[in-house]
Amino acid sequence: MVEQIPLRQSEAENWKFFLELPDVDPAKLDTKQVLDSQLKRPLFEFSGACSGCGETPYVKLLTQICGDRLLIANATGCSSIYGGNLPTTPYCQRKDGKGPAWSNSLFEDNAQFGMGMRVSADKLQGFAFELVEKLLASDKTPAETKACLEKIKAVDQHDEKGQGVEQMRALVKELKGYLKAGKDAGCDVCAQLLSVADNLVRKSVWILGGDGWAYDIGYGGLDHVLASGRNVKVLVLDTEVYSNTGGQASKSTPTGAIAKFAASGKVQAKKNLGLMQMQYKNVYVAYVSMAANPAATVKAFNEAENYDGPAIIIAYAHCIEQGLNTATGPAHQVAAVDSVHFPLWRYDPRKAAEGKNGLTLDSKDKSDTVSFAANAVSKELGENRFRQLVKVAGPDKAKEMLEKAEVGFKENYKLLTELAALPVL
Ligand SMILES: Cc1ncc(C[n+]2csc(CCOP(=O)(O)OP(=O)(O)O)c2C)c(N)n1
Ligand code: SF4
Repeated sequence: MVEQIPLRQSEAENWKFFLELPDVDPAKLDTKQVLDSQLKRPLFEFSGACSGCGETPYVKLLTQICGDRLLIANATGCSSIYGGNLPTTPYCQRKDGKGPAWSNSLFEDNAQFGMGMRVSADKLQGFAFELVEKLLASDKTPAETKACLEKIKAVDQHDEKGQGVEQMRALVKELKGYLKAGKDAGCDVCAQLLSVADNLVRKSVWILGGDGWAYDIGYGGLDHVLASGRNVKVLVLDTEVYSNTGGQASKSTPTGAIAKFAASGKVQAKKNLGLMQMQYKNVYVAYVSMAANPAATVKAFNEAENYDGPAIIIAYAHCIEQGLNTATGPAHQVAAVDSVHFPLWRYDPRKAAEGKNGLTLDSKDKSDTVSFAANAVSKELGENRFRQLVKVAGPDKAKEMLEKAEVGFKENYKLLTELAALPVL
């Protein structure tokens, strides 16, 4: 043991030094690459989640990819508690004071709440573009302002490299200078546009929540909002159980897992939320696991973000409520993916629109060597949610239920393989 005060003083110096490290220029980073994405300043830090929580890395990544343009509608659940443990918040600002906007509505209406954010952002952007047209049509608008406005109109903010948004930011900055001068010279439209010019930079609306929200209680709204075709993104933090309220079964809970309301082990299979949304054909869908395939995870977040339409990412998140030590969480994620309990795939409607197959598998079937049923109760990778089944139902019944779950997972992977092999999907 050492004296605390001297230790704190030296650590405070280290901390100060750390905070003074300059940010890497975002224009030099390609956030589609895992390493580059991690060099971007996260706008989510110091959350009150359990240490080693499997949900928070996805939220952090989201802020690195979308930055300050992010509007979050958060369903009630762990992510709303560690995301909004007011009066503090883990969401933070860039050096220029800009950061994500976050709010939490009800458990049962969060998708609709996010849709409202989208409608408002679109209305503001639409109004700003109306004013752009007005200024372009006026003889009094100076030529240099008009040139800037024309460039603004030409920017593609959904370009594959994600540079369009950065171009728009620079142009809006330039435009504001002209608008200030116009306002001072008595131009009312300039003054109006100045007040809404930041809305020309596209906003990204992400609707966040757990599986209890997405698969069960908020499902009607989630389905309705995704089916609307509007540009909203959904991130499901899939712990396969209602984590924040102490572990009730959801429709994501797999067969054989013990949870509240499934005290003898869940009988039904895990709901296939992704395939249900994929059938709309215009919804981008991805199943990701940060530990099992970080490259595909970063790719999916970028693809969803750049897609000018609805998207849903279902992210496997290990959790203490599964009955595991979170220090080994990444190994549990890898096992879930390899055993095809949670296969990774992406469906991109842009490919389908080109007459190709939009479905890509990002994980292999390794279930011959990595058995879900065996792992579930093993010493190394067992989880209490499955181990308890042996005690409650007895070894024979437990084996039967876990093997039934495994057969279901393999059938799902086979179906995905067959779908991915079709010429068009
Ligand atoms: C209509 C309604 N029912 C129940 C609750 C209580 N409740 C709050 S969070 C939560 C569980 C959330 O589980 P999930 O969506 O899986 O998120 P997680 O905590 O796992 O991240 C429940 C049941 C509520 N807030 N509103
Ligand atoms: S209960 Fe689970 S999801 Fe919630 S903060 Fe803890 S580890 Fe994360």
